[in-house]
Amino acid sequence: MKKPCTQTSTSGLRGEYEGAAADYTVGQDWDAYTSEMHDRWRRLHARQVGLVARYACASFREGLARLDCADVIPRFEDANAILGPATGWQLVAVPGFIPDDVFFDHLAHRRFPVTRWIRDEHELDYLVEPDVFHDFFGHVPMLLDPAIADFLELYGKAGARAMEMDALAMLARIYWYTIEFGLVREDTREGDALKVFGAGIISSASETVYSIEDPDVLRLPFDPVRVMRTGYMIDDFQKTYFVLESLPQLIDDLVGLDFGPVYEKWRDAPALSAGESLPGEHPITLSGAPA
Ligand code: HBI
Ligand code: FE
Repeated sequence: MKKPCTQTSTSGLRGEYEGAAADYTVGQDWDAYTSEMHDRWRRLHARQVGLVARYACASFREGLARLDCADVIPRFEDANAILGPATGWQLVAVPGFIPDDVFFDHLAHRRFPVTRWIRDEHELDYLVEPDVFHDFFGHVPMLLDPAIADFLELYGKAGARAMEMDALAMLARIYWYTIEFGLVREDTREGDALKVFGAGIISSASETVYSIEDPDVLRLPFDPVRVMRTGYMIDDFQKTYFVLESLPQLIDDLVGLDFGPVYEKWRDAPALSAGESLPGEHPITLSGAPA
């Protein structure tokens, strides 16, 4: 999965934007999905669900089970009936990638934009923009986790200031290295293990295995300022992943952080390159024990 980090126009983007509301929402138009599309969803789901059992964190596994979406492309309204009472989130259908300010505003109001179209048959392994499989399968299970639910609202609320301060790239790295490509430490029967919670990883079969198993990848303890300074890969597997001690660490580390001075200090410095480690850093060497 790759995507541009600061989108300002929808021209050239995949998806049907005609008829979208001012906030870029559309109807899901569930009846327009063909049986081929539902079958494609079913195969994508079946392939990932085996990997989820072994590699995904407990919140993801439990969230996915509650959504019960193995057979057909899920109806967003059915998911909303589960999400609302659980964490107050609601899904809104969008045509695809939407402008940053609109995206932030939805998150700030606990609305998660989900792309309505599904990838083509020749894109089962790889696609450039988020589709309904990435957005729903990857992100929605985590919206049932209270820490992630609160964190995403906080992130949405931080957007306006980051844009005003010309520091969107720094804030976007937080999203990228957590919500999209985050790892988390988890207690298992076999002891401490590394697990996946990021949607960009868990919606990709090969990156799921790579992020946990590859011996040459850099896995660093999550530190918000370090993350905001670190560039990322948009068209290849990540070279660095950041590891949370637990999902609530996201809130604990970010709720009291004043982003303004951090932006001012680092905004004009060149980003650390993906895969670069700094003197004195201690990479995490935990393995991904079987669930
Ligand atoms: N739009 N549909 C969609 N999905 C995203 O993940 C998304 C977006 N617009 C902007 C955006 N992400 C990011 O660039 C912001 O988090 C900065
Ligand atoms: Fe995503």
